[in-house]
Amino acid sequence: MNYQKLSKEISYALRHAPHEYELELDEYGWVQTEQLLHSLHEQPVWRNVSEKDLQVMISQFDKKRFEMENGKMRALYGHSTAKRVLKEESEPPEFLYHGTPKRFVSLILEQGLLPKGRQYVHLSEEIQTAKQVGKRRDTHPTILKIEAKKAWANKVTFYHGNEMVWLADKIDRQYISIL
Ligand code: HQG
Repeated sequence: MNYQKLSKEISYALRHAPHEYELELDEYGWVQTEQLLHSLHEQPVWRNVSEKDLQVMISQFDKKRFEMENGKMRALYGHSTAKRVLKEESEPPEFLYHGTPKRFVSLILEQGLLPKGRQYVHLSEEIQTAKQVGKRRDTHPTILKIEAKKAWANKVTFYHGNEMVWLADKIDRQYISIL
């Protein structure tokens, strides 16, 4: 089983295109695991995927992208569906980080961090993670440091993604500096 390929397919289904898979996310992004499996089984490549495979896939990667609970499964972050997936509000640590290609930096320092194609801005708890995020689009990304606690004290809402990923609606430029 190619778990990386499976993870990409399920990321696409649960973050971006549930309707293509005849799935409907509930307000917190959950779908019935059975329904997800049923939909995957329609594709020859995933004909034999089992619930156990989904569990193995989730635990295989350092990044916790999904969770499974009570017969349901959801993506923890990354959504771009029209209907906003609700996330749990949470008090952030003092600082969070965001890795971005150099070419976006001047605009970000002007406009702040915006969700762009996703429902939330994605922030990293560790510099190393932010670097990895930025490296998807630039071999030498810029790491931005966010004064998260200060923003939170000023009523900016933060949400918990997973142990490493935080979400926010928008981060104004006053809280952003280049690391
Ligand atoms: C940029 C992956 C111009 C922002 C990753 C980013 C992450 C602006 C891009 C997760 C801007 C959006 C999310 C502004 C933000 N002007 N550019 N005002 N504000 N941007 O992919 O954070 O591996 O939607 O800097 O690792 O890169 O798939 O967000 O470069 O955890 O699990 O707009 O997705 O996770 O890009 O990545 P994205 P992201 P997975």
